[in-house]
Amino acid sequence: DYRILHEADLRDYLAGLPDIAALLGGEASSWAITEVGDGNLNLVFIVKGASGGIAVKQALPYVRLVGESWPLPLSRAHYEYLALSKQAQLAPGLVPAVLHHNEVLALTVMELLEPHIIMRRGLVAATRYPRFVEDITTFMARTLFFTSDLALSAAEKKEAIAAFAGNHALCKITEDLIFTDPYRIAEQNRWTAPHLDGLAASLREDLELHVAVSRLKLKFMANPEALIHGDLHTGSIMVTDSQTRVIDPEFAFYGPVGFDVGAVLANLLMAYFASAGHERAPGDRAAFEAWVLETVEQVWTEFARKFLDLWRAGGTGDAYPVSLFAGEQGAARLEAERQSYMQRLFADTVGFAAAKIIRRIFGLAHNIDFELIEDPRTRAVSEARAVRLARAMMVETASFRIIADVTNAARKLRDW
Ligand code: SR1
Ligand code: MG
Repeated sequence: DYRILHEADLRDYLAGLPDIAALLGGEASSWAITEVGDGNLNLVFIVKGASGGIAVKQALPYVRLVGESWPLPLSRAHYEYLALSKQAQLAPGLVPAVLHHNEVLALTVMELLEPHIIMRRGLVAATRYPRFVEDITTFMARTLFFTSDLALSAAEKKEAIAAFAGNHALCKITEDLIFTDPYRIAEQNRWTAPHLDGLAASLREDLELHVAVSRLKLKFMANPEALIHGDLHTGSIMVTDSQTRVIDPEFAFYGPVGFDVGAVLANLLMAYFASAGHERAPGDRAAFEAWVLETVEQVWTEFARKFLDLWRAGGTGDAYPVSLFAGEQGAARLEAERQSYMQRLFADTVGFAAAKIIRRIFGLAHNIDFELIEDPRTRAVSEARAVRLARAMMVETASFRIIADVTNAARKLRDW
């Protein structure tokens, strides 16, 4: 039966798993077990033994951030396990290895990522990650392309959609917290400084913004393009100088590709605007901020390049039958169509990125990029710059034709 595992139960449970016990080594009584979860939903334990360590994640039957008043299905742990397994197959080495999964306990044992840290923490400390672009774009291009209609047969795709369709409670969190609540009075909304009261009120009255965010919401709800991670912010990415691992795909379902790409760009852009509010040596600040914007550009260009290359090399899905594009003319027309697909995907990405920014400033769940800025006024200024960019990205999406349009607009707002 499901029960919330506390340290003693977890020790007994792990001791009963021969492979895990052997990996940890020594007597079970000597294992060091620490609960380290700082996310919004789950328990996370680090367990260390004489010869190795593991991470154990257990879903709680409610939202940890809010408490038992907000129940949440345990099945999310199983969807996370399914997503991790698929991602491991499509993007080997870029997700943590799963060592054990118990669907009833909603528990997954994974390899311990050490010395990796949560990327968001690194960004707050102005750390630059040279591997990031290469790894995150490989992860996104491969997981998104190979689960799309560009790569799968119609039957495979429909089976795959059905396998994740039950994860709708997690989708509902996104539908409410990202696409609805920040734009209306909602009990759970919060912002961290009274300086933002006026801006919060203006979002609630901004009908053009309401139309734009509702279009994005519909796109999120009604476009099962590919198996998306569903919560691909920098708190779901663990890094070292030389490695990147994407964690926590419990929000995974078949949704729009641009939602994942937009999440990565949004979180980089927030790191950029937050930078002005953190203590940094002036040279470090400039170098970090330049790196962040360069990374925003490279994430899009490298993702688009890899996605297109996969399509050119292996577009064997049912969506664009090869037989309809025979000969030189057919190939040229298909290539033009690929370019227009990417242009549409870019517009989706820009819009979703904007929604992801606004939710972190006016919705329930915030991020430490901004929250660790101590002075409320400084924090509000950084957040207001980010919101100003986000509003333009959401309402005037068509004016952002290439990724440099986004970074140039961010640069202009840096000292606004
Ligand atoms: C109630 S859950 C709030 C947020 O935490 C997760 O990380 C997702 O981003 C979700 O929207
Ligand atoms: Mg998470």
